[in-house]
Amino acid sequence: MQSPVDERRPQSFERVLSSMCTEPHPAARRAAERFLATNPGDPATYETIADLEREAVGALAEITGLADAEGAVESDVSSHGYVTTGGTESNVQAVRSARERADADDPVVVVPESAHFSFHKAASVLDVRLRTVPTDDDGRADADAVAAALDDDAALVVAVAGSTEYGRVDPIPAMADLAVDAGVPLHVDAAWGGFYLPFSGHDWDFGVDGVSTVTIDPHKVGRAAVPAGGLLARDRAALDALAVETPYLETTAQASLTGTRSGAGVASAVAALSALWPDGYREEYERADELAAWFADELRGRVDRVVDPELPLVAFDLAPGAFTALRELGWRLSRTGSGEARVVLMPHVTRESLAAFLDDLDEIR
Ligand code: 0PR
Repeated sequence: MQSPVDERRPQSFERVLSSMCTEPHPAARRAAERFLATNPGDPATYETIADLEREAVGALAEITGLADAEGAVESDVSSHGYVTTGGTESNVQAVRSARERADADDPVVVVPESAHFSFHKAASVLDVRLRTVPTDDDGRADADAVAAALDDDAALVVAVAGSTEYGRVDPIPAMADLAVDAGVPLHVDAAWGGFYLPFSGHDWDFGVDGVSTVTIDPHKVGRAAVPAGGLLARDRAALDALAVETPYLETTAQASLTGTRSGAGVASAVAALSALWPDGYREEYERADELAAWFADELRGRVDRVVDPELPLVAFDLAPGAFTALRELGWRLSRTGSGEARVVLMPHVTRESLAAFLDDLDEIR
């Protein structure tokens, strides 16, 4: 009997404008299929995928500046992280590691209001308190507010490098200085921005003293298959703090939050990273950056307000009626918490698709 799934097709990416998922690189797709039935959670049984995971972490360490960062242990950076299921797991684990290593009885995590909702999940499952600090008028964490929020209970400061709603990058060097002075680790959430930032001129990575952990997701701009996230730690001890003993496995400890996990994500991350780092990602950044500037300009003649893009993400005012009409025409569009429409310039978003979107916008206005 033919399964009903055989008849079904996934959506096309042609009108998907607000998602952070994208078409995987062809090599990533092939690798995902080949390693579908492997489990990096059991490295002594699935040795090839375990080797590939070390390669993935080694490549992510290069992208995030860990490979040549001061203070990174000279030894093997490929053991300073692992391939998670995505930004949520990475952020939850960064909070968990900080909680395990903090002295505070009532640990507090200082997060800008622009932080992704995964930190609320982290707070809920880990029983830590979030202390939310405001952003400035342009959507970046306010360093003075961070300074004021740091007290003896602070266990972690979070900075966002490419915010979900506006693509903003927090003042990471200033936040790192504050964190170092307070003796608190700084976690940088570059889940989405991490594959653009090496080319954008921002200071965001382990090259900044005081950055302790970084989230960077191959399954977003990195063009790996879902699920492939990344968590990296400057100090191996931050990762060791996550490890539990594994009495039934041939290896002794496991740091990941999930047990069995997808070898498809890991293998596809290695395939995408080896195909695209650095030149392919640089070209993609330049293309998306230019496209964002062009799209923002085109919108300026059509809508009341466009938020100047920093990384390739454009938020703009759109009347609720227009928003609904565009959704009805098949555009997959979502809104910020304040109601602006947001277009994320992912690799599948082209000038042609945006021109068609603008035509539709003109029609319904
Ligand atoms: N950190 C940041 C800065 C993010 O933008 C996201 C996801 C995460 C962490 C969490 O990552 P995972 O979703 O991999 O756990 N931001 C998008 C969002 O929540 C994710 C997304 C992806 C949404 C695809 C829609 C979609 O179709 O808005």
